Amino acid sequence: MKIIITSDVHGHMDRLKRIALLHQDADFFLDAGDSEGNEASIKPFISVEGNNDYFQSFPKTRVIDCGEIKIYMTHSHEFFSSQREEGLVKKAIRLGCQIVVYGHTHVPLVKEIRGVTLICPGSLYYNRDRTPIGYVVLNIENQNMNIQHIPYVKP
Ligand SMILES: [Mn+2]
Repeated sequence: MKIIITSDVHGHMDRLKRIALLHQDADFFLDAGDSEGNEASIKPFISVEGNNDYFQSFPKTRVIDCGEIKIYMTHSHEFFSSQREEGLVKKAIRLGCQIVVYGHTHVPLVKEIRGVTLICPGSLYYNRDRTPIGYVVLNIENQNMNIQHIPYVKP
């Protein structure tokens, strides 16, 4: 199973489209909010509501069922930054999810805490830690995860 993960696109739909074209073999395209688009303009991605998504009706959270693994998706802006990781892990455990996909921080992060893998792809607009913008390719096979952060190279 191949899953493409983006976040905080902030209107750069052309970047989402290019990534989707590069990975047409993916099973899921997940965006963690603040695309500032709508269901139609971000296709084939599906998203959750970010704090800048004023003009659409994305759900606040989603649970994606990938067979043996479940993914909890949220923008995560309701958390104070000092409590974000712990709050997301608690929520994931409560929902029976092994992976959390989140955004809002504009800082890429992959981290495992108590059996829950947190994945933030950073932003496709700008990263606050000044690392190159990019997205994540997550491959899941027999409960083994491979997570790669791919820099987005502007055409
Ligand atoms: Mn945000």
